[in-house]
Amino acid sequence: MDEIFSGHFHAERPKLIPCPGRDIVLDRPKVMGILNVTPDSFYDGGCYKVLDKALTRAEALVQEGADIVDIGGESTRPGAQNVSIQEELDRVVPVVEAISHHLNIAISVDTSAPEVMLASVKAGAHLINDVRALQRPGALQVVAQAKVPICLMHMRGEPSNMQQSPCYRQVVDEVALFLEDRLWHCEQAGIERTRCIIDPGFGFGKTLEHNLALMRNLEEFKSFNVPIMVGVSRKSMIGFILNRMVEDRLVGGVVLGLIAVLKGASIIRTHDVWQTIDAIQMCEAVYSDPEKICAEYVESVY
Ligand code: 9MG
Repeated sequence: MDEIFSGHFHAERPKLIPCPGRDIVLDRPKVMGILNVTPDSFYDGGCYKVLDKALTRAEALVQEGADIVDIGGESTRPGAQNVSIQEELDRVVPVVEAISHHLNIAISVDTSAPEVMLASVKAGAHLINDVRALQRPGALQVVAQAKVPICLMHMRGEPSNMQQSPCYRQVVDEVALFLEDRLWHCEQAGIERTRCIIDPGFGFGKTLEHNLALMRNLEEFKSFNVPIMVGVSRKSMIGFILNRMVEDRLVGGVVLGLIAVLKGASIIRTHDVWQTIDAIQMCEAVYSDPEKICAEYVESVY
C-alpha cells in the first residue's frame, strides 16, 4: 500500500506548460481556484458590484495559495442553458482585466466560445479551459494563434442534456479515445502537444459508476504524456456517496482531489483551495525525503 502511494506521488509528470509571459512550472501539483461569474454565483447584474466581488474572491484565492484562477461566465452545471456570446464577454472580460492588473496569479478562462477566448487572452488570460475541447468552429484556430495552454475536457452531450441516461460500453477507453482525437486535432491545427492539458470531465455526461471507474483508472491517462487536470469539488458524485448537500461536500472533494494527485493529476480545479493544498502538502511530507522536510519544518518554526 505504502509503495503504491509513494510511487504515485513521485510519478513522472510533465514538468512545464509553456505559456507566453507565464510558464506554468509543474514542480508540484498545482491548484486552480474556481471563480464563477454566472447569475447562480454572486453575479447580480450590477457592473461594479460584480467586479468588486470577483476581485475580492480572486484575492482570497491568491491568499489561500491558488496557482491559477479559473474564471467562468457560462454555467456548465447539469441542466444549464447556453448563454449568448455577448453575455459571456460582458461577464468575463472585465474580470480578467481587473485580475490581470491587480493580482499576480495565472488566469484561466473557462469558455468554449472562440470570441471569448480571443478577448480574454487580449485582456490578460494565460490559459483556456474548454469543457467542449475546442470543438466549436474557430476555437482550434484561436488557441493556435494565441499560443496559450489549453485544457481539453471530455463531455458527453451538452450541459442541458448530459445527465439524461449517459451510456458507455467502456467509459475509460471511450473517454481516452475522445481525448486522443482532440489532441490529434490540436496538433493538426498547430497547437503544440506541450501546451495541452487533458481532463476526463468528472460529472459531464457520466453516472456515478462512470465517475468512479474514471477515478479508479486515472493513471491510464498518464500514457498521453500531457498534464492531467481533475475537477471534482462539490460534485454530485460526492453527494451520492456521502449523502451530503453541496455545502457539506468539502471533505469528499479534498479526498478525491488527493486520490487524483496520487494517480498522476498535475492540476486540481477546486472551490476549496487551502484545504486541497494542505492535503497535498501532508501527503508530500510523508512521501518526500525525510531530512529535507524536517529541515524545512525546523526552519519555519524557529
Ligand atoms: C468548468 N468546469 C466545471 N467542472 C470542470 C471540470 O471537472 N474540469 C474542467 N476542466 N472544467 C470544469
